[in-house]
Amino acid sequence: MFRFLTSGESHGISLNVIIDGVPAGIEIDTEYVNSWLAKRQVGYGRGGRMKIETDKAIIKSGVRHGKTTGAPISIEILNRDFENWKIPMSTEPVELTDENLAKISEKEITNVRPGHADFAGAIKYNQQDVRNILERSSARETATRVAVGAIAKCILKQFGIEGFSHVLQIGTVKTDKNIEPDLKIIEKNDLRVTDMKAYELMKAEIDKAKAEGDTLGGKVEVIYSNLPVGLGSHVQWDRKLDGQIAQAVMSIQAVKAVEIGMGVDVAKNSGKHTHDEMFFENGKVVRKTNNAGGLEGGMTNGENLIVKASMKAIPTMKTPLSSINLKTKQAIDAHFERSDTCAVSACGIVADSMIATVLVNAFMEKFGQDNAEQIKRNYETYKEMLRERFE
Ligand code: EPS
Repeated sequence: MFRFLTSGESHGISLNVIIDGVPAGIEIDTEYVNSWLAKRQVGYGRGGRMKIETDKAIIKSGVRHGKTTGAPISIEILNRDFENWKIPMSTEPVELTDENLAKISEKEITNVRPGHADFAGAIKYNQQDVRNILERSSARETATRVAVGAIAKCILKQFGIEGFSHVLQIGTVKTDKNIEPDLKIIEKNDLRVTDMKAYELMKAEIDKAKAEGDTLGGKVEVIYSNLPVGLGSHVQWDRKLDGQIAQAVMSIQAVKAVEIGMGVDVAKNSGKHTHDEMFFENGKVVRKTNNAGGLEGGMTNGENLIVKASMKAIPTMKTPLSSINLKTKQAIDAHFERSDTCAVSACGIVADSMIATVLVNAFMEKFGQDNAEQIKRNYETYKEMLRERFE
């Protein structure tokens, strides 16, 4: 099973992730991993932290001379900002000099931000200093998920499966849905859109939110192509690929809705405007629509996988909301720390990464996971069976 565990705090010494279940014989290019970490850092409206960090993957195991061995891959991403947090975020007890005490109390937080993990986390883990919660709940953690996603993409690429994300909406500005996503344009701008008229309006809305000390969310879309029919299964709730994808994407910081294909519009459309009719053409099953978003019955159906995610506006706001101080039990203005005005394009990169990990796991569940050569043979045999069945 392809799985991972992350660790690390936003201002601790580093972020870490261990990835287990990686097949042997996969080429891993560290610069490719770093290129995805860099994509996560891009975004008009990102905060000051992005000027401090240049996230780089340090691959510490499971890879030898650029190829996986089948052993767990561990990756570390250093937090350059830790230089400024050595006392407040020290893992070892620190000498309680006046200077150190001042540094620690300066970073202590007892106000909670509506919309973040602060309140529930401080109660659940019985923490007086809310920093002990927000350091882990921070979206900084998503850097490790993108590193995992890049490793997953290295595996999927071997089988011709690739995906990308783009932004559909920021605040009230939506891209024109009649404009097909064009990766060459998406990769060239810092909001990951194809519709450059919407791009300008989105930037203006981000500038306005920033000026008002507010923040913005939005909606992203992830598209994966060249997937075989039959990943996932209809036989158990937890083997349905739509459920697995929904959980993976919903688990991303600030995501509040996930849609597959037509998504929420299925509620209003009747059957004949929803289901994708099927035809035989040259020995292949073809469809003229893809409202199912590539999944039927919890399994891939051979069409592009289409996943959309809606991200809430970031809870750390310069114009704070009313909230409470857990220590004084007084009404206060919510805590503010340096943050982003808008991180929607980054959310797309993270969603893409999480979907890649789910797809790798489903692909290996069907075709094996020990080594690339064996998986390739199993996949070719499957494709031969499909040809025999339909040609
Ligand atoms: C982020 C790192 C964080 C935040 C932001 C995203 O760094 P810092 O707290 O030092 O500024 O900027 O986190 C959030 C928006 C959040 O709500 O947690 C990152 O690396 O993506």
